[in-house]
Amino acid sequence: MKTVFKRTPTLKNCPTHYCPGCGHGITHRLIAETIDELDIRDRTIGIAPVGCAVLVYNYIDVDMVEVAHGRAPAVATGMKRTNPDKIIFSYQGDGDLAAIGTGEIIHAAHRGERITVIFINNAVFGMTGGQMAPTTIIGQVTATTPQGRQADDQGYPLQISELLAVLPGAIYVERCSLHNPAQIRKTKKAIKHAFELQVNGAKGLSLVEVLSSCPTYWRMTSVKAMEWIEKEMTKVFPLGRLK
Ligand SMILES: Cc1ncc(C[n+]2csc(CCOP(=O)(O)OP(=O)(O)O)c2C)c(N)n1
Ligand code: SF4
Ligand SMILES: [Mg+2]
Repeated sequence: MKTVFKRTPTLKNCPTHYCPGCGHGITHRLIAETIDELDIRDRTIGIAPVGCAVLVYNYIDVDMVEVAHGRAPAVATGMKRTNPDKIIFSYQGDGDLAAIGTGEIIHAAHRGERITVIFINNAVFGMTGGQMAPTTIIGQVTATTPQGRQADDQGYPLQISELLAVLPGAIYVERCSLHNPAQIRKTKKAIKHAFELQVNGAKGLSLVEVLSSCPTYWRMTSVKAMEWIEKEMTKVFPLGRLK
């Protein structure tokens, strides 16, 4: 029998703690594959978020540090500046990066820090129970917007990638999605490109936003969650390379 697919070595062989249909696990695999394909496992250091992916270091077999909610770009800055030969990436949710950590990501990008950021946008605060995030779309029901988000009361969804793309220090910004196999392949390509830029010494920050399902707090089946990303989320967060 011919093996056509196997676990990439940097992805640890362990049971998942994620809910069925969650996008975090897929993204972990894409990052692990990238690290193996670029042969950078021994010099990559990751930064884990506070959020459902707080345990990302249980899955990706490289050195990782855990930092306070939202502070990853600031910590990554210090790590990269003191260890320029290392490949530094942060892994951050939308609560982490687009709420409490908005200042950190904007200034890290503005300073042109030579780091790679993987930004998981699932339109909610997953870990804490599905509250509204800055990325929650208009009309979306969450634990804190039981009538659906209303612009009059809760403001508009924050398109953080568009904000970052105008900064000269952000050299690569792309928004991808995990809602079908073709999109997952595009996400892999984008993640690999973002890491490659850093490996090649490119002068600036690279960020890949990933539209990712949270069936648990969207209160949908996994299949419906994929459809919801495609039909609703991509209207607010259009896919493609912003820079
Ligand atoms: C300084 C601080 N403020 C608030 C919290 C509570 N908290 C933990 S996870 C989280 C939000 C997680 O949402 P997100 O970053 O979108 O990750 P997800 O779970 O959706 O992947 C919050 C507010 C915290 N741990 N630390
Ligand atoms: S709550 Fe949402 S983001 Fe968290 S593990 Fe479950 S599906 Fe994933
Ligand atoms: Mg989230």
